[in-house]
Amino acid sequence: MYENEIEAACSKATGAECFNALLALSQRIIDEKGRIEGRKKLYYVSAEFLIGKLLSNNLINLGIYDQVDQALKEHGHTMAEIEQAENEPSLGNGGLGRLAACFLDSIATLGLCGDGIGLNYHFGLFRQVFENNLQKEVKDPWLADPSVLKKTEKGYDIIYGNRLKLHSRMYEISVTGYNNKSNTLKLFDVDSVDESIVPEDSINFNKNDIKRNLTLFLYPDDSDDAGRMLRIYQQYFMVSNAAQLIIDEACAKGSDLHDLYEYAVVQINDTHPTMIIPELIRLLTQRGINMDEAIEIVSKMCAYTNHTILAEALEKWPLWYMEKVVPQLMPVIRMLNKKVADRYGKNDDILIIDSHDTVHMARIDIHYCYSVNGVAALHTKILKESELKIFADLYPDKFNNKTNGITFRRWLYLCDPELTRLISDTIGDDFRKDALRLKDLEKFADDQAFVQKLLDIKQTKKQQFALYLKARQGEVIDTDSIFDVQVKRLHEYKRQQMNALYAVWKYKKIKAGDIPKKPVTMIFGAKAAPAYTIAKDIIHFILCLAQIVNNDPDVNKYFHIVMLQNYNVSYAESVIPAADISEQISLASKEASGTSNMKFMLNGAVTLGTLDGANVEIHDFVGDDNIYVFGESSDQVIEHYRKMDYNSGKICDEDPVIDDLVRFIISREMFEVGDKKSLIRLFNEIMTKDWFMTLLDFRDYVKTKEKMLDDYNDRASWGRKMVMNIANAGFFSSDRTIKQYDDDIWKLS
Ligand code: 26Q
Repeated sequence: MYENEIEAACSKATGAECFNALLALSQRIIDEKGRIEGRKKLYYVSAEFLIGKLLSNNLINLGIYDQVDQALKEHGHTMAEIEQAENEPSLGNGGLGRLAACFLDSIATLGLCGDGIGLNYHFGLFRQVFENNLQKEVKDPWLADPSVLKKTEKGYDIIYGNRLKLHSRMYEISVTGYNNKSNTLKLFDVDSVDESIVPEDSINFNKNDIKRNLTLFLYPDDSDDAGRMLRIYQQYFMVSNAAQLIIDEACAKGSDLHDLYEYAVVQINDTHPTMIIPELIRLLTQRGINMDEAIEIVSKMCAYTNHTILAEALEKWPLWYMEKVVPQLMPVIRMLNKKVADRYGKNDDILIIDSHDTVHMARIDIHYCYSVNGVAALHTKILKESELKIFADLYPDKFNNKTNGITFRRWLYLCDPELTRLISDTIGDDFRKDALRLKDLEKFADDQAFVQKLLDIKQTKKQQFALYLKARQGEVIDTDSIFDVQVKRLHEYKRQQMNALYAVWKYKKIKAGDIPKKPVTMIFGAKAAPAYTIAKDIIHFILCLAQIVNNDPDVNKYFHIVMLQNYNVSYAESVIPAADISEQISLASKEASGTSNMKFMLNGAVTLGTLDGANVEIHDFVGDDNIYVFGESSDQVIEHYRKMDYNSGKICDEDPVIDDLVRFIISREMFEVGDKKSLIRLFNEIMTKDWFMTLLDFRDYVKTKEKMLDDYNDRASWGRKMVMNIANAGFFSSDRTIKQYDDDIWKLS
């Protein structure tokens, strides 16, 4: 099928021309296959959709990737060259946004009728550049022509306080399922947004000029009132568009609105879209439904996913912000609060609007959604037993777990076609329909020929990554070294600083003459939120350390540190298949799930991790021999917080080795390459506060990592571990996750 068109598209002179032609062709094929229809539709509302580049993924899902790859080669092009012509949409930040993208892929693949609803941020999150070993944020103008976005004529009036009225415009991105029809990602925007108000090489702009700034950035700086209010403007814009669209589409299908919940289910991705609850209620009352019934209807159609247990990430807004930005929602929110108060009394731990006039967004979700889910077994258990216990006791039936997953189309077939082919050649193609069939690979764990092929593929992926790294940031690495990788958002709880302190330890060891059997390349990738000072200090620490280590002739033959600049989906697709060690070292109880842990495992990396988030389930699947677990348990950590008995200074007093490593942060060597103020700030933080207990597990971490590096040298045994990881990754397919969402929550099929 489509041979002539593919041939024509691939025979263009330049890569960019081929890209344009292939994009147009793939969009035509998607349109010809048609949309997934259904009486009831899922609306996955999310502030982030970290979708990654689309062309290759679409070619895979349309089943024409190999054909296109071949035709390109015949015309002297490569897929990599074509991909270069596509900008990566910068519509997300990390796990939550990437999860939404994996979910859209699985929803369409399973043939479920479900659209994504979000915003079209012109400059996305930001593009990270390193200057003087510091993170600098610049705008990321990813929107290009031709674009994957289709402009539509659809839009809605969005009304705010102070007589501000905007008219939205909807853009669409097709989401094609694997061998299936498509759904749509609908991204809203306003024509009046003015990109020119952001200077070159910056992310600054006038935060009060809502008409011009509304959809410029994801998570604009919220360190002042105007920034925080801008977030509410954005969120309301997203949900009011979603709510109007939902009502429109349901009415078109014959709903009389009293039965709206039979036409629509809304999955609220963290608290960012929470205002959709009062907005839907408001719109229903406007259309003649009384408030009590409207509340009931909306409660039957909204479900909430919680992605974090960090109290500081749970959104709370001062009441006056909301009065100012979205006054029309306030009567509804007050009514929702009154019903809670009438039912449970005026308890500040339960109320939506507490006695300090703070509005707790998650509580709107918990009281008025019919489902509240966590994203991994341990996370849901902690929600139910501690963080949200009070609510789980009120609504035991609402709480449920949906362990996260990843789409194997992008995170195996696309990023590692060599491994995919080996799997197909070994156990057949059944795993493409039923990921659990990967289990059949276990039979080959001790098959020398198979294991050797697997090791060879890993080596190929390391070489490919090295080339990609060289092209992207000019850095050269030793492909005969062990690749030890930690790539994720920068956050203290994820403990990149612990990994960096290990690097100091290793550096000092090598300096002292303790040469590793096999060279090690430590690879970091992380963006820090622009206003998160300590996170930026940690990046600075890593970059300074990299400069010292990589320039030290005594050391750099054995040890190298790389910090990926502007880590994004494309970097992930390149580095994950190349990884030997997957660092999943969050302080136990703090990482809700993690999803890169699943991607690494699927690509044959071995996890070095704490028993946190989905690592617990990975451990259950692969068994003790195929994962390296260290550190205190989540129960122990929770106990430290309760007793407030963790004291990092004391650990340093009692352990001269750790003390020496922490002091390296403020050593002469570091001051020579770094910013004194930032380094001292980080040192003081770790010495005197260390809220996320960096030093707690340090000894065990070093010991376990050293054992792992040693074990790597027994290639047969390491290869066995790789097989066991791949073979047991099936559970972590997002197709499984989505089937569970549908069976238990959405009930679309
Ligand atoms: C909140 C308030 C103000 C400004 C920003 C925010 C904010 C922004 C982004 C809060 C949270 C996020 C993103 C959270 C996130 O990505 N969570 C991750 O979700 C993944 C998918 O479920 C999990 O695997 C990760 O464990 C979790 O950290």
